[in-house]
Amino acid sequence: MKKMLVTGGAGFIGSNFVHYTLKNRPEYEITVVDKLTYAGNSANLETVLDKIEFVTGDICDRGLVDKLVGETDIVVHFAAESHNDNSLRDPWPFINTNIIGTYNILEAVRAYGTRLHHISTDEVFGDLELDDPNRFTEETAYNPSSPYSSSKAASDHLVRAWIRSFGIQATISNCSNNYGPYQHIEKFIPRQITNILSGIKPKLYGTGEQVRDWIHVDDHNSAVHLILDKGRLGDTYIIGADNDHVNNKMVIELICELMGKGKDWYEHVNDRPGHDMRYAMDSRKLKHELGWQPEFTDTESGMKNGLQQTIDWYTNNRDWWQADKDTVESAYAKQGQ
Ligand code: NAD
Ligand code: TDX
Repeated sequence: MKKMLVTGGAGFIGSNFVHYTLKNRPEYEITVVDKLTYAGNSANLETVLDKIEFVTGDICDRGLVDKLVGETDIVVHFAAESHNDNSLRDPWPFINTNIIGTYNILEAVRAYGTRLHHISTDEVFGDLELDDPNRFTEETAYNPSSPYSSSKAASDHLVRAWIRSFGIQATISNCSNNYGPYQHIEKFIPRQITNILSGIKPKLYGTGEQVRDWIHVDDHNSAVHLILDKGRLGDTYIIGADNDHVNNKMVIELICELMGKGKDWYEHVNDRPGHDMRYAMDSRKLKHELGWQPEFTDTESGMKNGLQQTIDWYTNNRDWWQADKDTVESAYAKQGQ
C-alpha cells in the first residue's frame, strides 16, 4: 500500500479524485486534508468516510502540513481558493491559501523527500484572442489576468523553483475548465443547471463568445493518475479535451436543450471585469508520452454525454445544492449577474 495525502479532497475535483482512486486504484491508502471552506463539503465523501482518513485542517497551518506530509508517500495538492469572481470581490484568501499554503507543502515535501503532484490551471497563461488558432503548451509564458489566476501562477512558480533549487520530486499539471458532479453551484455549468431546476433563467456573462476548453472531471483525474505513474519528475503536463471550439453561449444553449427548454431560454447579464476570452489546450505531450485519452468526448459538441450525466446528477441530488442556491444567487445579483 502507498500512502497518499490529498489536499482539498472535499472540494469538487479533489472529491472526484478520491472516488476515482478508491474505485480504480485500491493500492492507495488515502488521507484527505481539507479546511471545509464554503467550497468544501464533507458530504462529497460521506459514502467513503470508512475507507479514508479525513482531517479537517488548513494548509496554511505549517505544523499540521509538516505532520501530515511526514506520514505520507505522495501528496496530490488540489486545495485552493478556486473561483475567479470571488477573487475579484476579496483577493486575500487566494493569496493566503494558494501561495502560502503551497509554500508550506513545498517545505514539507522538501524536508521528507516526498513525491508531490501540484494541480494547476490553464488560467496561468492568460487568454488567447478569439481568432487565435494557437493553444497553450508546456512552454507558453505565464500571463495571468485575475487575482485567482495570478495566485495559481505564483504557486506554480514556487513549485518550479523548489524543483530546480532543491531538487524536490514534483510534477505539475495545468488543466482547463472542469465540469461534472459535486461542482459548487457558483461555477458556470452547475449554476445554469440548478437555475433551470429552480425555474430561473440561465445567466450568460456579456456576449458569451468566450471559449473554455471544457473537460469532464474524471478525464482530468485519469490524467493525474497517469502523471503520478509515469510522469517525468520536474515536468509540467497540459491537460485538455479539445473542446476549444465551444463557446459559453453554445454551452448554455446545449444545457437549455438537454433540459427541455427552448434554446434561447437564458438571459445576458453583466460581464466579468477583465474576462479572459479564450483558453485552448495542447495536450499532445500527455497523449503521446503517457498515452492519455479523454473518455467523455462525443462528435457533436465534445461534451454532450458528459453534460447529460452532470445534469442527471444535479437533478437527482437536489439536497446537495438546494441550501446554497439563494446565497449564491443573491451574491451574483448584487453585481448584476
Ligand atoms: P473547489 O473550490 O471546489 O475545492 C477546493 C477545496 O479546497 C475545498 O474543499 C476547500 O475547502 C479546500 N480548501 C480551500 N482552502 C483550503 C485551505 N487553506 N486548507 C485546506 N483546504 C482548503 O476547487 P476545485 O474546482 O475542485 O479545484 C481544485 C484544484 O484544481 C484547484 O487547485 C484549482 O486551482 C484547480 N483547477 C480547477 C479547475 C476547475 O475547472 N475547477 C481547472 C483546473 C485546475
Ligand atoms: O453565471 C455565469 N455565467 C457565465 O457566463 C458564470 C458563473 C460564468 N460565466 C462564464 C465566465 C467564464 O467565461 O462562464 C465561463 C466559466 O466560468 P467559471 O465557471 O467561473 O470558470 P472560470 O472562471 O473559467 O474558471 C474555471 O476554470 C479554470 C475554474 O473556476 C477555475 O478554478 C479553473 O482554474
